[in-house]
Amino acid sequence: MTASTETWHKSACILCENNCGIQIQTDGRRFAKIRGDKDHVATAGYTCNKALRLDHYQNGGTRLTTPLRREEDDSFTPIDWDTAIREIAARLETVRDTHGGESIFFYGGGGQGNHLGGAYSGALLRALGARYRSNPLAQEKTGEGHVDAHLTGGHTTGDFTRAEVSLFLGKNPWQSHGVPRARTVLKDIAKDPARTMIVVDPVRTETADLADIHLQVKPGTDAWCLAGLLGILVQEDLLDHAFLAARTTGADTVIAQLKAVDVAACARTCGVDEDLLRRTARVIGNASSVATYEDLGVQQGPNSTLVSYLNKLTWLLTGNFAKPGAMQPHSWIAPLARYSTHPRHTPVTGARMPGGLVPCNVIAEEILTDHPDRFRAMIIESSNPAHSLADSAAFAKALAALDLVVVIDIALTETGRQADYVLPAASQFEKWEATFFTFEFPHNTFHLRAPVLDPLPGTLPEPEIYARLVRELDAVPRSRLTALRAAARLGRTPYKLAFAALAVLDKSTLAMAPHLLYETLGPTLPDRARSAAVLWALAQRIAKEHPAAMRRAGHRNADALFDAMLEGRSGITFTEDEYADAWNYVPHPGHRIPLPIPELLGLLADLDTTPAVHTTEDFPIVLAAGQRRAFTANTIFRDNTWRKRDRQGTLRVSPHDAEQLGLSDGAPAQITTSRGTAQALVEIDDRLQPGHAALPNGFGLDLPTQDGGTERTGVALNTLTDLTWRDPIAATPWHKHVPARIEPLPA
Ligand SMILES: Nc1nc2c(c(=O)[nH]1)N[C@H]1C(S)=C(S)[C@@H](COP(=O)(O)OP(=O)(O)OC[C@H]3O[C@@H](n4cnc5c(=O)[nH]c(N)nc54)[C@H](O)[C@@H]3O)O[C@H]1N2
Ligand SMILES: Nc1nc2c(c(=O)[nH]1)N[C@H]1C(S)=C(S)[C@@H](COP(=O)(O)OP(=O)(O)OC[C@H]3O[C@@H](n4cnc5c(=O)[nH]c(N)nc54)[C@H](O)[C@@H]3O)O[C@H]1N2
Ligand code: SF4
Ligand SMILES: [Mo]
Repeated sequence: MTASTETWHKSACILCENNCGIQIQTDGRRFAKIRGDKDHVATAGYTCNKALRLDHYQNGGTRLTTPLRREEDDSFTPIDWDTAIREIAARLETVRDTHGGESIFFYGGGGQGNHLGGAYSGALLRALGARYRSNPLAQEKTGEGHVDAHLTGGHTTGDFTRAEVSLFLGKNPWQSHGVPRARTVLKDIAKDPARTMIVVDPVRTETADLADIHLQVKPGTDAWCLAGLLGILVQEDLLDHAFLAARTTGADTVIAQLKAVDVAACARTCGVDEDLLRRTARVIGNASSVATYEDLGVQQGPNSTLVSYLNKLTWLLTGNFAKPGAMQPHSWIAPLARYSTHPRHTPVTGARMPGGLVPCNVIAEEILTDHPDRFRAMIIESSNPAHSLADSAAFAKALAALDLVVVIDIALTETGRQADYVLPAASQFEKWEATFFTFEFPHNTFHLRAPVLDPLPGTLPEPEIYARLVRELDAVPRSRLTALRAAARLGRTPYKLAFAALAVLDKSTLAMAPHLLYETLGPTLPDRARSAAVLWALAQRIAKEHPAAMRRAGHRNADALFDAMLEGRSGITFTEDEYADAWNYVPHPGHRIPLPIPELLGLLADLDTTPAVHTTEDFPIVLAAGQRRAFTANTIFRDNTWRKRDRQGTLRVSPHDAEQLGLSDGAPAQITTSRGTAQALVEIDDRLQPGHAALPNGFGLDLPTQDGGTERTGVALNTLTDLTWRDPIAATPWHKHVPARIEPLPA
């Protein structure tokens, strides 16, 4: 064994939002061994099966090592970085000068493991006058964020380590995590007779196997299931009246409407036995603490924003906010999106933009039009929308209609292949990285990761790519940079004063702050941690907004916090709140939670006449297009061999449907939807109910073959999905509810 293989490098897994702390032993550029990091501040050594396969991310697949430019004949030419930056900046300027900066649209800015680069993208957009952006949140979480803005005023998470009752709604944490150390936490709940786990899922998932109560709803009927539960809570008076009186406003309006809910009818519509629904409501109403987690099963299905509202009413009407084991607000290193009760609208279709994000399902419509305000150029970073947005054919057409598409990725992806320029990024283990998935309360944690390897030759970290573009655009007067550099040499305090003075002098300072920090503070940071410069400003904000919580977490001031971030290889606690502090996060008058959201109460009132079934004679099956499984991880691995099982990505169908449709286990089947057809191998799975089928997410990538072509394994789900299947409020897609026809194919 060589010396290098004996060193364990601390880092984190980049495959889901939990970012478990890991340690990596390298052998040259390979990851020889990976294990959990016991010192990690949030995950304490825990990992799931997938982290151990991360060498397939770092070294598998198709890393890019040079910028590429598309030529007239659609081929790509490798070009050097200076040429790429010069040409891209010039073409962005042309788009701006011809159609206005607002026609330049940014998508992405980070995935499951990398948000540091995206933190610098704002300065580039500011330099261009761009105003519109989006990312995958706008195809899952924006409906929930919209509801949060009205109610608690911000994001909440459940305390599943302590909750007496844990409710998972369209969420399968055994496979998808989301709850830190999920499998340990789920097993602890299952073992403890004093605690109850409730799962609402049409599928008997691995999580449902551990649950005390499984409400096996018919797909897409959660709104009725929750309306029924709320109806029972109100009608059997299982509410926390003291909490409602002291902490909320408008409870009477909500209660009056829920009094009228026809519980028996709701139970029938969602296919859950009324007695079981009543027992469940009593368990929730009588518990000392309840925590809930809603995810894609409801957020990517019919009535999703309404369901988010009903979910939140369930724990609010029972007083489950701001106490141990319940729902909590939390601090942020940087908020993932800023929600307001009155979101902006998109320029062409006028769609609402919760969180300031263009809904993914309207992007193609914002481009494929002759409207003068249509988007003309797109910058895409750390995302593969040609594969992950609904209706890939429509998105491809939209990309082709743009004047300029720039993709920043580590690999040549389905999206990159349709770009005018592709810029190769250093991998997440080759640069300083972090995520802003900081969702915990009362101890909230953050992990800045140091590079494990040098960047692959030819690649650059995103902050450097954005800085080069801003420099080329000549967007910042040199005198500013000179002044700040001089201050940085004198120390952090003079630097802070200089920065503040500049901000008073020139309002654009704050908008360009990430770039200014990268250029002036960045070079002074130890271990070439230049990309961490933006964290200095974020630390200042924490110190201003959460001074007591920051000091309780052991940081004397903003600079001490910043130094702790730079030094804490296993992550740090950055705020330590007290339960009473939770109310300070509620931004409404008197820190009270206003319960009625008139628009959503309207949708609730309309449920009687809202269709609960979306299948037709032609498309009689509900296809869940995107099930998380043991060997799926979005499209982060571009190398099918990372999977130990399920390498084809089977189509799971119920025994009943298999029999009816003449499908046999392991045999091929054809799937047809309103948008396309695909083929997959059948897996008969008694976890599914009749009429429901599931395909895994993350398959169907076009991976290179030895002979220079490409090969696709498994179904590219979004060849099957339709842009019009979307929520009326947040326009989030119905990926989990795709009406489909399934037919056997000759083996
Ligand atoms: N292994 C693995 N883990 C991942 C990922 C991955 O690719 N692979 N991706 C990560 C990402 S980006 C995300 S957003 C999360 C998503 O995590 P989850 O939301 O947990 O993942 P899904 O499997 O898409 O959907 C959850 C459940 O919704 C159920 N469901 C389907 N239709 C309905 C319905 O009508 N009602 C209800 N109540 N439930 C329904 C499905 O049966 C499924 O069990 O996972 C993260 N973790
Ligand atoms: N039908 C259907 N569609 C879905 C879903 C579904 O369940 N069904 N799930 C949806 C959900 S919840 C999500 S979150 C999205 C996810 O879909 P995407 O936003 O497309 O995200 P990923 O598949 O994670 O792709 C991440 C990209 O980042 C690249 N990458 C990795 N590391 C780096 C890096 O350091 N720098 C740069 N620049 N690039 C890097 C990878 O090569 C990859 O191309 O898919 C959505 N689409
Ligand atoms: S739960 Fe698994 S996939 Fe998610 S970060 Fe941890 S090891 Fe990675
Ligand atoms: Mo996601």
